Amino acid sequence: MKYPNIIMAKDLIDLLIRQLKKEVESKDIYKYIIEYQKKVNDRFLHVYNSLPDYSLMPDYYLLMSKNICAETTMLKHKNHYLSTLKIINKLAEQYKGQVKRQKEQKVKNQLKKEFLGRANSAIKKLEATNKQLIEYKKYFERIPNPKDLFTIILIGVPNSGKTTLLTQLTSANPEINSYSFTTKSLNIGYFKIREKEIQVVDTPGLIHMEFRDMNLIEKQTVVAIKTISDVILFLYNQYQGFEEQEKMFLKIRDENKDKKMFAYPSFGGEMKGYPNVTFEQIKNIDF
Ligand SMILES: Nc1nc2c(ncn2[C@@H]2O[C@H](COP(=O)(O)OP(=O)(O)O)[C@@H](O)[C@H]2O)c(=O)[nH]1
Ligand SMILES: [Mg+2]
Repeated sequence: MKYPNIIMAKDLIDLLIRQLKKEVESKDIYKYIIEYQKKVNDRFLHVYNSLPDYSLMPDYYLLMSKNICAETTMLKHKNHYLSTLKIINKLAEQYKGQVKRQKEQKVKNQLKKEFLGRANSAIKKLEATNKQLIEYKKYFERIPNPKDLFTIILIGVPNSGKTTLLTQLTSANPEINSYSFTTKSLNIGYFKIREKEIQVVDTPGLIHMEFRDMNLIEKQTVVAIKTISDVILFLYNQYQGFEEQEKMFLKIRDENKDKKMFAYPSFGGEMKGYPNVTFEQIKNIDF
């Protein structure tokens, strides 16, 4: 997802001062304040407009975003930018007026100093907000971008063969290992059947039953199941506990009654009592 670069207050102030030094004649205090104001407006409005807008998102991105940062928290951060901008604009108007009425260069220089002191101190108050916003950035940027296609989602406990199946079905080339939790994010691959493109989403193993106990990636899995999947494939490993896998199967089926859900016994055998599918059926979308 798009997300702006957040610059820490001290770096932003340094940058502004360096640029203005180059661009504005040092005696022209009026112009200096105008340019300072302009740069801060450009910068802050860019940040404000590029931060996630929860009111405009499709469900998938909305739920993914909410897992990273509550909507009210994001609004609070965005409004902090706006209110700081208001303060700076008010100061700029005030000091521009004073500078205009002033003839003495010495007094003008003094006014510039005063303006910078007050405006920069307003910028510095954004520091806590900036820290938070920088922290979120990597998570927002890592939200996978699925296409709007018929989608099969692969779920199951760790080491049930999900990632292996993704590579058998599609040209995706993710890491596979026998240790649990090799898959750290959603992997997406594609294959074609009868001219139709099919999307396959491989997920990290689910371990927690309750949403509130889940880590971010498990939550992403639950969101992807709910919002983009058409078919849920539960990969069953007959060498792991049946009961634990059945419990997970039933929980996901209960939470997604509107979706088709099948077991795929990737290590052979069959998940007894539930509809099983074969590799050929999956490959042919024959559900
Ligand atoms: N015998 C056997 N091993 C498999 C099969 N599918 C995957 N594996 C192995 O099981 C381990 C975990 O597979 P992986 O696809 O990473 O499972 P995931 O954690 O569910 O994604 C790897 O060592 C795979 O080589 C299978 O159908 N049969
Ligand atoms: Mg995996």
